[in-house]
Amino acid sequence: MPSNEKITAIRNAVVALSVPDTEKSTRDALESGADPYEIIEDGLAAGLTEVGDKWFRKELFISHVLVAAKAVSAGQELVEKKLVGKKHQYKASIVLGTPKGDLHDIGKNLVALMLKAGGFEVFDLGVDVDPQTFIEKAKEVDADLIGMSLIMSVCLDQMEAVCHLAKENGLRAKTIIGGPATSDKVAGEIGADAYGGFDAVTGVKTAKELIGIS
Ligand code: B12
Repeated sequence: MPSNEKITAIRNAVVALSVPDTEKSTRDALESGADPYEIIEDGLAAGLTEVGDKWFRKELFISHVLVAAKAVSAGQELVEKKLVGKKHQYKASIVLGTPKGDLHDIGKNLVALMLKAGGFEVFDLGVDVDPQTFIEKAKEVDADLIGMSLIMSVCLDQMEAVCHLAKENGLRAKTIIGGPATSDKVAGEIGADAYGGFDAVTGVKTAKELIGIS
């Protein structure tokens, strides 16, 4: 099967809400040498977006979206084993999480994976993270960056609180934001140091540029 068909098979497995088929097709694609980035963006994430659109059109229930999310996580774990299997000499560190109120973690997990593959030590605080927790962790590990992933636009104030607290506390960590509720404009409005762009790969590139590493 050509590489693009293998990626399509991953996407179809997520849309079919099959965890085993998602794992199998992801494994197949990895073994055939497909680009991990394409597996993530054009396979797993694209499948989930399609499921989300069906949910939005009321063709599926929320329980279906949860199964699709589980399938994506299973595929992501396989990619992670392949990409981050080797020991890393870390180039920089980042404290990552979703701000308080936002429970969506798939985008964050994908960014975490690509950051690890790019040489970052990632301190993943998970979802629904209180602003003060971001700050305490960044202080504790003397992080280079604080990264936040946001889908729920109603939680933008929580993201803004982190950006302000980071400055108030004189942290050396710079703030980088990403996820569908964010943009360059939002970054300017809430005082974040950078917007990471539409996808995880651009996010890693921006993160490196922000702290001057390659
Ligand atoms: C999966 C999903 C769920 C799952 C989440 C499972 C999980 N473990 O995450 C479940 C079913 C639990 C869920 C619940 C809810 N959801 Co929901 N969900 C989605 C769905 C279908 C996909 C989101 C997703 O994971 N996308 C895929 C990821 C990979 O994309 P991404 O987040 O954009 O991430 C990429 C980039 O943005 C970037 N990136 C992301 N973060 C960062 C961070 C940094 C630093 C950088 C550099 C880059 C970066 O890299 C990533 C990889 O490329 C969307 C609909 C859709 N079609 O998008 C709705 C959607 C996000 N959900 C929505 C809503 C309303 C809800 C609920 C309120 C529903 C309800 N009535 O209960 C709850 C909210 C719970 C909460 N408080 O958070 C709305 C949000 C509206 C809004 N903008 O505020 C959406 C848009 C659906 C809709 N059309 O209305 N949801």
